[in-house]
Order: sequence, then structure tokens, then C-alpha cells
Amino acid sequence: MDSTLDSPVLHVNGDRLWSDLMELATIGAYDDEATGLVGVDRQSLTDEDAEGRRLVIGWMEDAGLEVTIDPMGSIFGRRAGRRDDLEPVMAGSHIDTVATAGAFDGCLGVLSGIEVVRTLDDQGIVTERPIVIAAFTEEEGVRFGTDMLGSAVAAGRIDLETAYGLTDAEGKRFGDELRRIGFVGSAPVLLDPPYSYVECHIEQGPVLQQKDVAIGVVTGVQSISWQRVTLHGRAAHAGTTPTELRVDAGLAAAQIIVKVREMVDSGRYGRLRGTVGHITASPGLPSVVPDRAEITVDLRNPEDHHMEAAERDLDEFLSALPDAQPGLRVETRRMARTRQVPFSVDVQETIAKSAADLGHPVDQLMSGAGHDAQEIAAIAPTAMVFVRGQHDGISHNPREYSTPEDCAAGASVLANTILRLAQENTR
Ligand code: HGY
Ligand code: MN
Ligand code: MN
Repeated sequence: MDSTLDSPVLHVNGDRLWSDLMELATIGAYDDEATGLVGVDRQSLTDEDAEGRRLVIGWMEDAGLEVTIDPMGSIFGRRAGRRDDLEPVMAGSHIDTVATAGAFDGCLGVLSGIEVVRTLDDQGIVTERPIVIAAFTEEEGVRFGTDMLGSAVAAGRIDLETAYGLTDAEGKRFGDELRRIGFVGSAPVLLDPPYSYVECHIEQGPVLQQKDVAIGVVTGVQSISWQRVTLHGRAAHAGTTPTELRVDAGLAAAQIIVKVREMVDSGRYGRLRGTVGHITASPGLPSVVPDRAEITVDLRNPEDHHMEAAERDLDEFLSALPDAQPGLRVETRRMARTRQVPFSVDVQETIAKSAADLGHPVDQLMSGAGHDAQEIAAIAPTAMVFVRGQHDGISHNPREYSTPEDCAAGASVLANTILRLAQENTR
């Protein structure tokens, strides 16, 4: 760890960064009825995503980066270092969004990385190590059902064939959609482990705003469990069918939703969070008992043993559901599962030093959301810079917002962190 930083403290051009953020947010923009705001829907491998990719690649090339793309469509922009033989310092995130997004989730990390490169160029700084800025494919997982997909393949946790075979709600295959938008790249499937990885990301929660600090040093990511539960019952007339003759899939779905919340409130599973974000019942008619219901169950927990206990107890509950409604069939499909991931203490210290150089107080916190950083942490020392969100840090919603000042602060912390890391262990 360098004790001093012999380069000047870097300050990015906040206006340039903000302008990029706002321009990228126009791609996939839509009028959100629920909030009355303009949201962003740029789900992975859609035409909007392809347009966003081309815009970001153009910015990378304008910044002098050598752009490569891997077989998952993840994009890498490389800036040469004086010692180009050394492993690079990598920074990045994702530009795919959920269907009801704001302008910052993921995009802040990729665009901050490009802004760091521009700032280094403005200052005429050549780092010892190369620098790579990454935009990983399908981080959100909302279209093809598995989050952090591109970074999980790059880090070797998920194989390419499995990823290519994932399908969206219309049955379209990931591999076919990637080919359709023309982003099947020829870079190696497995990422050469970088020297270190740093991701700048909006916090997406209320902590930094409550603590009144703009910058967070992220200690790790909590465990994530996603599953799709399909309940098969029997359609019947809502008026003529006595209760005891019903096999009501909708009732079973409701019982699961209540059970998830009861588990969270019970306190038996530590700081468990549970969300049933997707609920459908068919045929979806007022006078027909649902014969099929589908829900997704998203569980999060900072402690693996509590997560395992929660999954076990929920599985038991699902298995017992037909006891109350003979004839009910419960089908589950695992969508995503990651354990709690601790980040590198060294990289966290470097982030904290960079924030101190810039005069920013910081708070240390675990990430409630999943990130590409948790995948790259498997192959390289990794940590994250969080940027305060406004409105209680709401995210995955058009109300998501961070100020130009806080975004610039996060990007400047990223810049000085990259600069420190790029000078490390180069003798
Ligand atoms: O769901 C998450 O935690 C992340 O936004 N993919
Ligand atoms: Mn994200
Ligand atoms: Mn997200």
C-alpha cells in the first residue's frame, strides 16, 4: 500500500459526468404513471439496451479506450499503463436496468469509470498499471431471471451454456437475443483476474442519507435467494363450487406471501428481508377460482446461516401446503442464489484514504443490493464506493435520485482509488 500519493488529488468533471448520466437515461425513457416522473426501462438485450451499449462504447472510444466484448456481451474498455504487462485495475458496473428504473443504478459506476479515464487524460497522468472500465451484461436479472449474470460468467460461477439457455417471459433465449442485438463478443469467456476491482454505485437505501454523509465504503454484499413458485390448482365456478371442493391456487399464493412476511417479522432469521415482487393468477377472471398462480420469492440476509434456515423453513411450508388443499401441486424453480460476500479490507482502506484526501467523511456499510462486485470479488480484491441517494435512497423506481455533487464526489473517490491502486506493487 503506497503511503503517499505522489500525484495530485483528482477531481472529476462533475458536469461531464452528469451530462452523460442524463443522456444515457434518455434511452429507454418512459412516462411512469405511478410517479408522474420519467423512468427508464432498458432491460438487457433489448433494442434500448443495444442503443445504450453503442452510446457507452462511443464514449469509451472517444476517451481513447481499447474496447473488447466477451461472449456474454460484457463490454471492457482498456487504458494502457506504463507497465502494460501488469494486471489492470478494473472499475465498472452495469447499464441494464429494471423495468421501472431511475438514471443511476449501475450507470453511475460505468460512466464514473469513463470519467476517471478522461480526468487522468486531462491531468496527463499515465498510471503504472493498465485500467479497464467494464459494463457487465444482465446485472439486474429481471429479464432472464438470474442477477449478476454477465459478471458471474466472467468470474466462472455460471457457465456460458447455462446463461445462453436462460429464457425471458416470452420464451426468448439469452443467446439468441444477444446474437440478435449483435453483441456476441470474441474476448475470452473467463476474465483474466484484475489486480483489483472497484465499483461506484448509488447506495439504493436510506443509510447514507440518514447518516448525512455522501460517501460509503462498502464492506460486502448480503446473501440473495431468488425462486419462482408455481401453484397448480383446479379452475372452478366461483359461485357454484363449495369451498371444500376447491383447489385454489390463488389462496396458496396468498398463504406464501403472508408466510414470508411472518418469517421476516418473527426475528428468528436475523435481518431477513423477503419480497414477493411478481404475482400472477390465471385465468385471472372474477368468477373463476384460479387454477394456476405464479410468484417470485426474493430473500436477502447478511448472515448465511440465517438465510439457510429461512430457505429450509420456507421449503417445509411449501411442501405442507397441499395438506390444506388436497390436489394442489407446488412447483419451485431456483432463479438465483449467492452467499454473503465480504470485500477486501485493503481496497476498502484505499477507498477510505481517497475519500479522506477529498475531505469526505464516510460511513462503512454492507450492501443490501446485489452487485457485479460480488462476483468479481471471487477472482480479485474488490470493494465498492457508495454514493448517497435522496428520498430515503429509493431505487428500482423512477424516484431514484442522487445529486450532481454527490455523483461527482463518488466519481472523484473512485478516481483517486484507481490511481492509488494503479501505482501499487509495481516495483
Ligand atoms: O436485485 C439486486 O439486488 C440488484 O439490483 N440486482
Ligand atoms: Mn445495480
Ligand atoms: Mn439494480
